[in-house]
Amino acid sequence: MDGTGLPDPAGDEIRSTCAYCGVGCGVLLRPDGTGGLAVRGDPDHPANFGRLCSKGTNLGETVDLDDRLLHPVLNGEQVGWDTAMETLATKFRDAIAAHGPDSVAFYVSGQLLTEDYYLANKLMKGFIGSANIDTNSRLCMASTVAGHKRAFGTDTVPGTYEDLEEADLVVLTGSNLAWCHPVLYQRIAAAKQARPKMRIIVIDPRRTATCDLADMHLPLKPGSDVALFNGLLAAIGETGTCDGAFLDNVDGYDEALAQAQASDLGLTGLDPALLHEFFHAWISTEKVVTVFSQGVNQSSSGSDKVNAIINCHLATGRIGKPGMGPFSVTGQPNAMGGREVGGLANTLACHMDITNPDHRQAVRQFWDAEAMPQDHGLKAVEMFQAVGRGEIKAIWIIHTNPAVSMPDADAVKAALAGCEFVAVSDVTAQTDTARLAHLLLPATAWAEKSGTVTNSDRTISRQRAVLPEPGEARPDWWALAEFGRRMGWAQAFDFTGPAEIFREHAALSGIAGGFGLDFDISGMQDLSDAAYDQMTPVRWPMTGARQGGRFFGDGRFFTASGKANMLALTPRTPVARTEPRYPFRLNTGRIRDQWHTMTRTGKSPRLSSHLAEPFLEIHPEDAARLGISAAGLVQVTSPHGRGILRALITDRVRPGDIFAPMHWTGETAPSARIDSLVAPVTDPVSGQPESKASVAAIAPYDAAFHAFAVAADRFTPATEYWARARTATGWRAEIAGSTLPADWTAYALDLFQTEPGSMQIVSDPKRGTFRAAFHDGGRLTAALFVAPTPVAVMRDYLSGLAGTAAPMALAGRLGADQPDPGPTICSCFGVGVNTILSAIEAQALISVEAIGAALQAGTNCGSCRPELAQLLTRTPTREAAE
Ligand SMILES: Nc1nc2c(c(=O)[nH]1)N[C@H]1C(S)=C(S)[C@@H](COP(=O)(O)OP(=O)(O)OC[C@H]3O[C@@H](n4cnc5c(=O)[nH]c(N)nc54)[C@H](O)[C@@H]3O)O[C@H]1N2
Ligand SMILES: Nc1nc2c(c(=O)[nH]1)N[C@H]1C(S)=C(S)[C@@H](COP(=O)(O)OP(=O)(O)OC[C@H]3O[C@@H](n4cnc5c(=O)[nH]c(N)nc54)[C@H](O)[C@@H]3O)O[C@H]1N2
Ligand code: SF4
Ligand SMILES: [Mo]
Repeated sequence: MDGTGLPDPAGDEIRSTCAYCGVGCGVLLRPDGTGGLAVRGDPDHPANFGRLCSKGTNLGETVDLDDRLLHPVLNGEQVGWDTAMETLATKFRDAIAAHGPDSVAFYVSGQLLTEDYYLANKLMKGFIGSANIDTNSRLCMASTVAGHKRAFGTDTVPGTYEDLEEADLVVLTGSNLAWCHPVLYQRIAAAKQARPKMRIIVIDPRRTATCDLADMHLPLKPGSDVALFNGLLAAIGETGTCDGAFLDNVDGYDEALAQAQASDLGLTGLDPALLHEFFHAWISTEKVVTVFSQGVNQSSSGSDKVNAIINCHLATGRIGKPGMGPFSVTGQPNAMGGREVGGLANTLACHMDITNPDHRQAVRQFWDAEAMPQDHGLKAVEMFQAVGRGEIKAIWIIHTNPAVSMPDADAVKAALAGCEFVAVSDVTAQTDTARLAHLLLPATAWAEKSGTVTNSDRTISRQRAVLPEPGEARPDWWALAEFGRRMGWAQAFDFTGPAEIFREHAALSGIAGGFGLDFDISGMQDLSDAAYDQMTPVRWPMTGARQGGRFFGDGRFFTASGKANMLALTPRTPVARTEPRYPFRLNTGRIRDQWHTMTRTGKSPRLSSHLAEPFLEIHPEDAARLGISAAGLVQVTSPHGRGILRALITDRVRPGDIFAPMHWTGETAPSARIDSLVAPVTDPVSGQPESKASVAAIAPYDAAFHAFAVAADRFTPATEYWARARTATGWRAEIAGSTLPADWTAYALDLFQTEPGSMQIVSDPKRGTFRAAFHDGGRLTAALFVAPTPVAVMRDYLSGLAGTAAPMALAGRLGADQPDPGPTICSCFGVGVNTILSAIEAQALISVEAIGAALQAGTNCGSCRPELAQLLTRTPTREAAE
């Protein structure tokens, strides 16, 4: 430290935790003193032991101050924090005075630090006196929380990451682990390599990158997991392989089994022989872990899916023992911490229950709370519907982008646009949600703020500030505490730093422990500031008597009876029914190198080069039948909205299913904001939206022209279709429209907001092609390539030219002797698909290791190894450059 409170660039690396997923990898950070940051995996962190995926590796490319929100903004005008906070408090106070506490709401995020999250919950549930605080975890973990509580009495993840390595069978259902939890995937891959008898089974309607590791893939019908796991339970019953002794600790076995036997396996659409093989593998392997994620949770039967999985583990007693158990992997870096602090509208702090009078009374006393709600608040979908009806007069949205990520996103946008007062805390004003705010509060970002996060296996780790707070940005905990003070609760929110908040939370967890609950970290309630500074990763529970470990192996659960519950479950199909108007099932999810609404990963040229454009996966038979051609554009319609995306024709999806990524937004590709098509249908138990099973129709999009553009400065097309991405030297965009501009030169000048100056043009009106390049002092500032069909140019080559001296850009391609590397596969070393395919062919490479030795690809973070493996199975054909 050098007196600024920040690390000295020449000093030791600072330990912190990755900003992204729930694996919770430890990182070592070294700021360069000029705003830059070197990042590497922390070899001592128990989540990753030094490994990082492509997103973690490239964190350094996301910390610059471009597009950062650096001052509070009120109605479009920069204001000071004093005005901002006074306005926020006044708006909330006025609404509460006129309409009661339920007329205000907080909508927060599983990416908040535990300390921020704890304060938001304390404010709403203890002082405003409403439970109208919900979080994007409703879209993410709510079904798991509900399933855990029904089965175990608490929201407990029984196992640990080591179980994934110690298992003899890992079943991954509704989880694309290779792309979404890449370091866990790598840990499993390494374990399998060391112990080849270990087996992996993937259950997913799509053949994902995760299937690369799988011994078996079950492409089930979307939404049919309950039928599948009921079938497994029936098979367990039939083979007499349940664990009689363990079942003494379980209620509901007979009813669950009877219902399972009555359920129809045909709903899965799977081949009986494959089903038999799966059941046999599961039943005959003692050490089995069933990992699940959003293919399970984001469903109108999500909670039942979770319980159907848990049923099988309870019946066989395979839970809480090394290498065994149901395992929910959490998505966001602090999804788990949010559940601990009671961030959901139907939970109370420290896994206590808002509807339990004893719990409520204990929390009220501990907080010295003014008013506590007796019942659940509005869950996310209900909350935004209430905003739309004008019932919520003031809402504060912190660290999430609901105008993009909520189902029926156009309705959410309209609701916010019509709301009396919307405050948004974010690190940038360039989001679809921030654009709808009356008040913008600038938050410090990852690497500028301090606190704790809890990962998927209950390990609490520190995030640490290593970069200065830019402009007037302040940590979220500070804004929340300041709001509390201005609302008149000075003493309850008199916090001076995260360590103090952490101690209070830990002390409150001791009360939960006193009620016999699982979440008890009271062993850390007296942590000094210095000890908090130095804190190393620790797995909860953490009491004087108990530290870490697994739950439930001893057969003791947190229900009133002490026994676990098996549930009798009836499979339900997705709520939206396909019909002649909407014959396709629309599935949505993630890609390897983007994080959610891209506000951070979208800043990284490397991460943006993997998949630079939104796409729709369509089965070849469907594409052929509807006349949709490879790389053409598709129009997608649903009862809720309309979109245009690039066709990706592949048999990875089942006929009748289509899949689109969730990442693109009004900022990056407005017609691909996929949640505008997703129905606001929810699970009746958890309130979690069915984000993976809407219905839709598809048709070729009839474009009058297609274009590809690169420029050194950011540009925003004004056409029906566009998708923009960062490049190493500027920006690139795909463009299309249904009407031809009157004059292409005028169009180009307008698009790039430039002067004719030094402009080169090649135009062939007969063929409908047009090319323009703009130079400034020999440096290419922008180029546009137009054609009547999808433009054939070397995109990755051109993307590197903007901003450089590139006299020959108009050719759109390299000379015949210079091969086009093609889209990037390895984002660490920038190795393109064509380079890899050529090397496979020319050097007869037969393994991922051999590709690594020849090209370095896949030898750093390893995130691309599943794709490299897929390339090895492909006949070498170049990605078409023309
Ligand atoms: N690269 C990247 N990683 C991330 C994130 C990111 O944005 N980008 N986000 C993080 C977050 S918050 C989360 S929640 C996790 C999500 O991690 P995952 O849940 O692994 O990711 P998804 O792609 O949303 O969905 C997983 C799979 O569910 C499948 N699926 C759809 N319907 C069904 C069904 O009915 N049954 C079954 N069995 N499968 C189905 C989909 O085809 C998809 O492949 O990822 C985290 N990690
Ligand atoms: N169709 C479909 N929709 C989905 C999903 C799906 O699979 N399919 N998945 C759902 C799931 S699982 C999730 S988790 C959600 C995620 O959806 P969101 O939470 O809406 O997505 P993010 O892009 O992570 O939004 C985080 C916001 O916080 C801002 N931010 C970054 N750092 C900070 C900070 O330190 N402080 C503050 N105050 N703000 C910050 C970012 O700029 C960004 O605007 O999407 C859900 N929506
Ligand atoms: S797996 Fe990747 S994104 Fe997730 S925490 Fe680790 S480095 Fe970060
Ligand atoms: Mo999530």
